[in-house]
Amino acid sequence: QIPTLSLLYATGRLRPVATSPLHAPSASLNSRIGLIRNDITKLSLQNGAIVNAANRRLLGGGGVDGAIHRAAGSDLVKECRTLGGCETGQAKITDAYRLPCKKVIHAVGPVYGASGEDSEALLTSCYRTSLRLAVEHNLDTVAFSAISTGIYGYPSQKAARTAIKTVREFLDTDAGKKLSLVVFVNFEMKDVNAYNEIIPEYFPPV
Ligand code: AR6
Repeated sequence: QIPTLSLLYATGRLRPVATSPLHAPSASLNSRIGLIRNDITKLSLQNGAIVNAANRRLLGGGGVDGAIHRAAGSDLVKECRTLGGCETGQAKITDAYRLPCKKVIHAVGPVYGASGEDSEALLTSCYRTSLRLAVEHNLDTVAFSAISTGIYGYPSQKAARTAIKTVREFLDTDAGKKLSLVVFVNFEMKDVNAYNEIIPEYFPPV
């Protein structure tokens, strides 16, 4: 388990990598993001959603999608069957059933480098759509899996930058002010390393 970002800042273990931050340091913003290494299905979020890295059919699969469907139970796929799939770059929301969170947001990330697609724009859209959905459903917490960085082959560094930048921009908007916490949930060390390196550029220590 990785300490929360604010703890890393407080202990001086996390330092900004950019000498001139892209964004002004903000204690209130930094307290609203976190980074943990955990199985996303274990996160207990009373009024929050976990974000699944799904595919366009929305009927389950491998990776984090498989883990979420197993932990939620078969009622989740029953609800998913009513949704009619989901376009790449978009997201849909369901109940969480046996999971210890309130909702599941199923985001469909791009297959990295798929011909004719702008992977970065589609990944940005996944994060933005998921954040909007959470606010529309009056949720206060969103926990993201590292969408597209597994089976879909998106390089960790590039995906982490897109995720962090999009979250920072959203937290700065009026809608974003309604979220009290956005957590990046990593499973593998390659993603943890990428997030630890890039987060201070967008959320510089105060
Ligand atoms: N908790 C948190 N993160 C996890 C977990 C977990 N239990 N399991 C894996 N990860 P992937 P994609 C991380 O492959 O690349 C599925 O078959 C993993 O380390 O799950 O978007 C879908 O149905 C990686 O960083 O999703 C689609 O067909 C991240 O989750 C396709 O895979 C995403 O890896 C989607 O591929």
